[in-house]
Amino acid sequence: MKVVVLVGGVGGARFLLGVKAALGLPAVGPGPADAPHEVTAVVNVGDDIWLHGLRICPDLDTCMYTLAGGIDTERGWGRKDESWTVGAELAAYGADPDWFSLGDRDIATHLVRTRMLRAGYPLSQVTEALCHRWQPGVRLLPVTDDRVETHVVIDNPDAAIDGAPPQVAVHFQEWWVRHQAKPAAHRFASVGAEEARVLPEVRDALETADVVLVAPSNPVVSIGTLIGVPGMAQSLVATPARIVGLSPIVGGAPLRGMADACLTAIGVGTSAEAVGRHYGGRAEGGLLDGWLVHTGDGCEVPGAEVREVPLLMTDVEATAAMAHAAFELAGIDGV
Ligand code: FO1
Repeated sequence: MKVVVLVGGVGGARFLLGVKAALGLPAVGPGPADAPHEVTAVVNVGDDIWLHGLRICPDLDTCMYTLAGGIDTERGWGRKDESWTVGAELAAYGADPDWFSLGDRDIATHLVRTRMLRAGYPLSQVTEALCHRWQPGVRLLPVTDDRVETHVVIDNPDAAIDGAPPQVAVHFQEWWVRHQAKPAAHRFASVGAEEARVLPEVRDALETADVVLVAPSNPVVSIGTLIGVPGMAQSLVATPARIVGLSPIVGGAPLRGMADACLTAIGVGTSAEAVGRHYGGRAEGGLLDGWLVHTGDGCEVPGAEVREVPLLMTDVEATAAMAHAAFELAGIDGV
């Protein structure tokens, strides 16, 4: 069976562990060469950023490290057993930005990536090369090889300074990490999206998929950005596979992170129903054939079948049960 999963960072990576386990594959590390199932993750690149001359791809790295057992499981991002010497040296130089922490081990990944990008390799090939070391057991595809970055329009934190504009656009990471998503977001912009094209391998994977899952990732800055890449929405409309999404909102609150701040910015409520309706039922011209919500969050999404199951990713078994339920809702039995 060919499974395609649309993912962002931490939540998406953890969900992929469950998808692998539900398919009888080892959650961490590679599966056997003759495995009957193939998982392709289509990963958001909107959070990617240039810092200190290095290209950082948080969602790709979070998936790669998590699936290979190299992640710091407490933080959810970056390497386990990390040290911070380079960051401390950068801070001693007063090198900006001082609000984004890069660990020593993690920096090696960014150095290799940046060198390959500068040599002319596209991000998808760079990712494949990095995965050669890590063996995540899932094909990780950036949704595009082009540069697409999420920027956020916020009230200017320096508005008091004479002549300062009342609003500014900052990179998503500056809003998310530096400002902890506190200044209200007025809108999001996918910088570069107009000239970007969906990766041909993503298009092909969707053409031949047996099932497409939308991970319980941030519906705005992860899944929304990914679907906004030109060619992606058309590929999703055209896929012969059923598309099942899992709600990242449980009992009216995000499973993780600050998704509510993003939903509020685009005028969508923080509820499983509101997010389901925002994606829309496929029979009504939207994305979803099926929408899995947490037990007790039952709702109606016109054009999609809604089912209630426990949706807390407390461990790999619980997450695998979620993936099983998604396969069932997609009409795939016996996995
Ligand atoms: N998140 C933080 O809250 N603070 C950090 O300093 C930070 C550094 C960082 C470095 C590499 C990386 O891959 C991820 C990192 N993250 C950090 C996580 C990241 O900012 C976000 O959680 C995601 O982009 C949202 O999915």
